[in-house]
Amino acid sequence: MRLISHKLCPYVQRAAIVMLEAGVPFERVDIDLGNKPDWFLAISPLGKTPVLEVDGTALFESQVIAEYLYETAAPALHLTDPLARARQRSWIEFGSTLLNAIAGLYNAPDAAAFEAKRAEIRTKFERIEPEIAGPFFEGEQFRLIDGVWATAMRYFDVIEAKLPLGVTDGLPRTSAWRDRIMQRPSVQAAVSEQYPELLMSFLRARNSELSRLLS
Ligand SMILES: N[C@@H](CCC(=O)N[C@@H](CS)C(=O)NCC(=O)O)C(=O)O
Repeated sequence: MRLISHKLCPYVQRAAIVMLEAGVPFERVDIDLGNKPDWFLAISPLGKTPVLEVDGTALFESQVIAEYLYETAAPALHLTDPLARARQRSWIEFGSTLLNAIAGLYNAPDAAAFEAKRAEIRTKFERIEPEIAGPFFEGEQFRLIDGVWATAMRYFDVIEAKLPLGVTDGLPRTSAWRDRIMQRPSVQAAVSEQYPELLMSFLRARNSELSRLLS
């Protein structure tokens, strides 16, 4: 299998985490989303990463890819109870809105817009706090929901090393969950060792309030 990727893309990381958890071998091909190759546009109707190629068939949308992998390779990550499974998907969607808010944070043009996004992100962590069973979201077992939120936490691990934002401060369940999921080997292996530097360069080049705060 070939995972068409971008070095910083959190949605790619979802697919990578599921494959790493399942021990499925795959080749990762990183592309430049600012200059999409023609071969990529030919297999990706939305022009977005990730795309997973399986025996010549291109799958797109990270949730679809995850579901295919659940069914074929990673049954341990898959919840069998339909209600529990739907609840996990609901909180994965909420995680996607967190990723959108993070993009809003790093693109915020001025201090007021930046603070509004920081507060919105903080509210999302406050909202999920009582839902976390611990040590993982659903309890003892690592699931995709944990991987999804780890891809969002990863931004704050890099940013907060330079600029404390307090997004999870004083939230004991979220803080413990954050520490736990960031230590997961699949989460760590879903990005390259250069990720922190690459992310920092990306953030500094946005010409945004965060770019100025990190420079
Ligand atoms: N809903 C999609 C989102 C994927 C996505 O937004 N990918 C971004 C990179 S992280 C992308 O390819 N952006 C390029 C573009 O929109 O032109 C999924 O879950 O796979």
